[in-house]
Amino acid sequence: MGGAAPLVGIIMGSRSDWETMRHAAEMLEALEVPHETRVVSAHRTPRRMVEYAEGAAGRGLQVIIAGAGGAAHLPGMTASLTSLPVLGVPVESHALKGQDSLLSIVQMPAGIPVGTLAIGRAGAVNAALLAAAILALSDPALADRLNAYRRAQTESVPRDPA
Ligand code: RP5
Repeated sequence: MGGAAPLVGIIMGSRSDWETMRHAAEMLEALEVPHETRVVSAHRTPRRMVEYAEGAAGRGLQVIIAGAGGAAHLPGMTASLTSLPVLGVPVESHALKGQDSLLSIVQMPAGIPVGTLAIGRAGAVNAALLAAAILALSDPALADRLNAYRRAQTESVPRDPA
């Protein structure tokens, strides 16, 4: 987003993940969090993944959101290469509806954490909100924007079901 150096890196294993991961980008955009988006595949572009993860902190990124589907090793491999917090978004796969992605991302052995969100759009939106909450710990203006978002969400919920 315009001008400011990105604080959040949104990476995904394939362009086909964009339909899911764009929701993370849109949420960060709405909260005015500078971010970047890249296709980085753990198995098709492994060297790109290593370069991205190893260079992320040095470029000023503070959180990485990694989305992948199927045998979704991108979030875990990325987390193994950087000490930045990595949030994993399981992309909904055709064959197993994203349960493969979810289990691949969430079942990290002890020692290398990946903060795993829900499958699909909800996970992408929440990954952005969680990234914003992490950054808001040291950014009071962002904390205000995040609180305003939550207030608006609360006020938008009708009491009547129909
Ligand atoms: C994973 O394989 C990607 O994250 C994507 O979710 C899945 C399918 O990729 P494509 O075959 O659509 O490129 O690496």
